[in-house]
Amino acid sequence: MTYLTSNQLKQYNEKGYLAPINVLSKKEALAAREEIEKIEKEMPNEIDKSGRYNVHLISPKLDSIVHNSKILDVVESIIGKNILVCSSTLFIKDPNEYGYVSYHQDAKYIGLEPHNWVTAWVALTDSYEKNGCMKMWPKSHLEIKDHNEKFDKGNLLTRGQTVENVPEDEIELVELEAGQMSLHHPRIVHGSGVNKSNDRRIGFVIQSYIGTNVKQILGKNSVQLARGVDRFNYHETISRTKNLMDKENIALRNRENTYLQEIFYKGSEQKGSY
Ligand SMILES: O=C(O)CCC(=O)C(=O)O
Repeated sequence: MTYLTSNQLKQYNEKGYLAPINVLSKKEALAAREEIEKIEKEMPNEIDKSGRYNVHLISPKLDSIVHNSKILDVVESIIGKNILVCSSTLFIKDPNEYGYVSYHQDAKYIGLEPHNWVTAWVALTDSYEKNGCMKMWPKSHLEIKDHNEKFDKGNLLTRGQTVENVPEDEIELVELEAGQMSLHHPRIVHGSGVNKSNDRRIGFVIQSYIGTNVKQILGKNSVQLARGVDRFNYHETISRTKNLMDKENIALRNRENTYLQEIFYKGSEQKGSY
């Protein structure tokens, strides 16, 4: 068991994020990337742009990351020992593709209440300034801020949700090597720039690990029990995948993705990539 130290926890609570944390070997990160690329090749329409949710439901390698005990130990330090997995998103930026993520707070539109949850961003490739790594506004997690919907083709967010006037001089880059992860608070303001490198930037984002006391107030989400017991039973439980691109799991994933789209687009006419 490798829980967070009190210093790491202090940093998470004060700044609203923590990084880097070593969780996978480079070989494991590469194997996950290769499995994603196999799925992309065999099911090209399923996991492009708008379809990059919940790939862990059809990929045993991503499933094993979601249920990785190193990640869960760290998550337990933040949200307690009863942990559910809500959903996941692959944030892939292809080289020289115009794709960025505007500054936003996840808690503003994800519908998970109370905020006893944390997002794990696992780097499956190196992630650094030139290829559009995550950028955090430390201490911005103390309050929910106003967002404008600035829909833009290059914005990877569904509705172009944007917090304006972010002080760039306070922004911290989250540079990670493949196999490392960052953790971020539901309310931290974060975003990322364009990939100007010659390789893909792949972040596998468990979005999110939630305490069993957390409800989905904008729609529904099914969950997997990752650790502990669920005495609240607020959500339908779904099983883990054993086989790559299993037919039943493809259908399950499609259903879950429909639920997510309903949550993300609630109250909006706009439809973006993610
Ligand atoms: O991967 C990115 O660049 C952005 C990811 C993000 O917004 C998130 O994980 O909440």
